[in-house]
Amino acid sequence: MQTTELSNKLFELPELEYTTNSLEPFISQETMDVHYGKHHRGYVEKFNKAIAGKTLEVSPLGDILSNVSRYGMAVRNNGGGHYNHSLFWSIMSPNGGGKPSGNFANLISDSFGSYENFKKEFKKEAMSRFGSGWVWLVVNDDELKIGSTPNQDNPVMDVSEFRGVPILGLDLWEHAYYLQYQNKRADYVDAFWNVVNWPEVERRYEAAMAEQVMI
Ligand code: MN3
Repeated sequence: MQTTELSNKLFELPELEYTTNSLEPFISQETMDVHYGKHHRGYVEKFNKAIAGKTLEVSPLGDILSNVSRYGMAVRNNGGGHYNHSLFWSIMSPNGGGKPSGNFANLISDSFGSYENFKKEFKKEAMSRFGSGWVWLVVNDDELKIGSTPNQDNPVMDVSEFRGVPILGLDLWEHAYYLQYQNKRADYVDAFWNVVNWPEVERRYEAAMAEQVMI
């Protein structure tokens, strides 16, 4: 395979569907500018560097991550960083908040007792993740599950103890909240619910079920 064929297949920083100030007051513009513009951009650049000239460049990101044990830590950390942040931006919206709707709302209640209890369990998982990582809502075997992963790992990765198709994720790295919330991770988790883009979470749930993705 020639490098010229691969050169335009590099991964790119996705465009945000909203401006960096539009999640305020829940997530500050300063946080978004640094997080999206510096951190995520950095993951994309380092990921592209890690896969440059390899056939990995033409593989879908999900395929790379579901076989990530075959590759080095640069692919795991930066490919994971790219996947996780791309998902994160998409499941937030300036018009977010509220509650899940329709069948999905019923599913949340059936799975966790109630929407309030779902939020409680998600927060508990977020608070018990020591250091940097992510907390997730995933589809696994047709069921909704809450869990977390360290660093930039995610439930798609074959190296992860917690597996599934992520439909909602929250970044627990201090870079995601420290500028605004300092050490108060709990306040950041509480604020997050005001910007969750439930229609997108529900779309991801439907897609995961339709594809019958086997993990
Ligand atoms: Mn981050």
